Amino acid sequence: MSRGTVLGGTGGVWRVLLDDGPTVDASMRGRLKRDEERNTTAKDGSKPVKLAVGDIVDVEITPDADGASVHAIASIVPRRSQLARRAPGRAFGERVVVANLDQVLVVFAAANPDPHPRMLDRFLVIAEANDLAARIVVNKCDLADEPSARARFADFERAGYPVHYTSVVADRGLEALREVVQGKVSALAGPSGVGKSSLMNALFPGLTLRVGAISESVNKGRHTTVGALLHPLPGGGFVADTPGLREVGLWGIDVGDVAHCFPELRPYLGHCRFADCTHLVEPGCGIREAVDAGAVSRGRWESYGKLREELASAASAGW
Ligand SMILES: Nc1nc2c(ncn2[C@@H]2O[C@H](COP(=O)(O)OP(=O)(O)OP(=O)(O)O)[C@@H](O)[C@H]2O)c(=O)[nH]1
Ligand SMILES: [Mg+2]
Ligand SMILES: [Zn+2]
Repeated sequence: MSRGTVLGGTGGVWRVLLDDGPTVDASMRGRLKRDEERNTTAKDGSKPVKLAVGDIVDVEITPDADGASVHAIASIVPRRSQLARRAPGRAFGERVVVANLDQVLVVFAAANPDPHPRMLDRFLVIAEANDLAARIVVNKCDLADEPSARARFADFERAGYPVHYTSVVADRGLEALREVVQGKVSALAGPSGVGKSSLMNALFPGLTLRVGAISESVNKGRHTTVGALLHPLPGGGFVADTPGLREVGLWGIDVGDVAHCFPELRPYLGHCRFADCTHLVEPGCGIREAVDAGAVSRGRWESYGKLREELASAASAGW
């Protein structure tokens, strides 16, 4: 039995990097597969776990009739974290994008494409809703002057997020970013064309992620789902560079939890006049007072309102 990390694949065959050796193709052992397909809670209360990229698994190695090695995934080690898209109303409607993540790196460009702070808010809310640490990377700093780039991301620094200013072209901020990802499991999120793949290639010359093209999807043809791919980093750690993360929807977050996904709002929660305050229009609202006093960014509060409305209308539409 060997322990390993699932790098890619969905459904049938999975790529597993074994701790003590090579990357192998492995399928799920029969019983585990039946558990996965079981759509109910077991007698012992356990839920079926669907294997995901980033899962740590025990792999059984047996020879086949011709003496070649056959690899079967025998068990999944309990996860310490996960990035999931959750479907409300269905107990098992959750789909795990990456398991055992340490952090999400949300990458935007200082210019080309121009950054949209309100889109950045969405990525951060997704990370917060999954209880994952988030960092912001502002790449292509060679294309913008520094004071204006810093001004655009000041609200996020004030909210407590670490912000890295980088340029692949001008070799800026790369060493500090390498230290942040080395030895950890990180997911890259952010719009297309901001330089996510370029950054990883620059940090780790051994990596050869495709740049400037639409990122590869794991499942061409038979499956339509686009899965994540985990890249092992030279010197330890993994990075998931996936087009799928862009589309991780906000659905499934409870409307009442949205404010908690904005770290700078948390100190003001619980002090409003009404216990069920939406923090949008009510009198005696601690959050609105903080916004009016300039203690909390108005743009971030407006984002909170939009995301809250979006989730509320999704919930009332029944999905
Ligand atoms: N000027 C400048 N261009 C950069 C920088 N980093 C990347 N680029 C360019 O930006 C383009 C997009 O880079 P990618 O690394 O493919 O972007 P991505 O975020 O991985 O895009 P997707 O895979 O589509 O999500 C390429 O033409 C890169 O050469 C940078 O720091 N400065
Ligand atoms: Mg890419
Ligand atoms: Zn309020």
